[in-house]
Amino acid sequence: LPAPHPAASLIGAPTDIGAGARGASMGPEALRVAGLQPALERHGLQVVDRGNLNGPANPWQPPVDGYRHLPEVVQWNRLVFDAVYAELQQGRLPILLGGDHCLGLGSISAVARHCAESGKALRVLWLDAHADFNTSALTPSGNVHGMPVACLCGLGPAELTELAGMPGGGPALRPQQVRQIGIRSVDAGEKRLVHEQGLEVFDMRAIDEIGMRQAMQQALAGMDDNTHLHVSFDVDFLDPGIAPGVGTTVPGGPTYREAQLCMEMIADSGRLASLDIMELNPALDVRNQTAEVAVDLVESLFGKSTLMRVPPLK
Ligand code: 4U7
Ligand code: MN
Ligand code: MN
Ligand code: MN
Repeated sequence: LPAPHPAASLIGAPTDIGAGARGASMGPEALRVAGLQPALERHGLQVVDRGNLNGPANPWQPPVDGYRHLPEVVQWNRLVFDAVYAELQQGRLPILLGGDHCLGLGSISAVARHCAESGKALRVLWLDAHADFNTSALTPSGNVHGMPVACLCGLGPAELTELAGMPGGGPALRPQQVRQIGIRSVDAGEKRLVHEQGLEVFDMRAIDEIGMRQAMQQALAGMDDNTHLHVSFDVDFLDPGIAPGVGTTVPGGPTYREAQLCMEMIADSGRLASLDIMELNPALDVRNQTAEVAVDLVESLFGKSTLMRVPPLK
C-alpha cells in the first residue's frame, strides 16, 4: 500500500486580482460549500481549514506597462507564499483554494524554495486549458493569471520572479520541471515562447491521439521517492460542459472520465505533496455544480476511486 498522506491544510485566497473576469474571489467559499473538507476526510486525510488570507481589494484598472494590478498581485502572492511555505515547513500538505491562477506563482515559489532547502526534486503538473506562459510584451490582456508559469521560469518582473528567494538566486523553476496537460488555448507569441523554453505540453491534440492514460504516464515518468509533486489545477482544464463556472471557458476539454483518470493516476503515483485549486468562478456557475465537480475530482486525487488506498476504519 502507498504511504498515507500527511495532514493537509486548506488556505483560502479570495481574490480575482489577476483575472479578466470578476468572481474567482468567491472560489474558496464555493469549494467549502461543496464539502471539500469532509470529502478529503472521508479518504483518511486529516484536514485543517486555515481560513482565508486577507489581501488588497481589486481596483479593476486597465493594464500599466503590460500588467493589470501588478502591486496588488505582488501583495497577494507574498501572502500566499508565506502561508504555503509555513505549511510545508510543518510537514503538512498545503491546498490553496483560489482565487485566480496568478496565485500559482506564490504557491509554487514556496514549494520550490522548500524543495531547494530540503534537497527534494520538484515536478509541477499544470492542468489547464491555457499555458499561462505570457509576458508583459506578449500578453493580449495584461491579466497576470495568464503569466504565472513564465514568471516561475524567470520571465517576468523582478517582484514576481524573485518571490521564491531561491538559495543562490535564480528562478523558482526550470521549464524541464513542468508538465502541462489539457492545453487548448495559447496566444501566438506565447506559443513561440513555450517552444523556445522547451515546456513539455500534453495538449488536447496529444490527449486525443495517445489518450489520457499514455499522456499521464509520460507526464509522471521519471519521479522517484525523493520527488515532491505539485499539482496546479485550473478548473478551466475541464470541458465547459461539466465545468461552466470559470472565467475563461475553452471548448474541447477533458471529459469527466478523462479527468477522473488523470486524477487517479496522480493519486497512484503516491507523490502528491501540494495542490492548487484555481479559477473557480461561482458568479458564472450553475447551482455550484463546477465546485462540486472540482471537489469530486480532488477526492480522486487523494485516492477516492482506487482500491489501492483503503481509508482507515473510524
Ligand atoms: B488562466 C489569455 F489571452 N491567454 O493571457 C491571457 F486568452 O489562469 C488567457 O489559465 C489566460 O485561466 C487565462 O489573458 C489564464 C487570453
Ligand atoms: Mn486556464
Ligand atoms: Mn490557469
Ligand atoms: Mn481562467
